[in-house]
Amino acid sequence: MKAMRKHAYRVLLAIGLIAFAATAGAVPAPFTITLESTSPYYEPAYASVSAGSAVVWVNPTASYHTIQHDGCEDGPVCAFNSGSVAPNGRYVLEHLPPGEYRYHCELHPIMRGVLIVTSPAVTTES
Ligand SMILES: [Cu+2]
Repeated sequence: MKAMRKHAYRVLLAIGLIAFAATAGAVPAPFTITLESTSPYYEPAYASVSAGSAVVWVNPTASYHTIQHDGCEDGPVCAFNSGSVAPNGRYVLEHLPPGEYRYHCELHPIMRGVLIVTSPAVTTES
């Protein structure tokens, strides 16, 4: 009975390691933010992704919307600007440098969101 439990533990450990290796090696799936006609408008309004992950905004609403970095209007850098995204349209963003990006909809200024891009995990080798 004791040996069986030990075996089960080893199997679980192996499955865990395989799952971890698969996650570490695979290209991350795009992070999806859904546009909505009501608050919070961008769901989730506050999103955090790691650098290298693609972000996709999908628009299931009946209206046109934009995803525009606040810097395009009042900052020195315009990191992204989707232009009009039609109903059932989408906007994909890749390769954003790490940082905090506040953005809004140019057509509906009440729509606001924050995208955080975090630095890749630091690996130390000795
Ligand atoms: Cu809008």
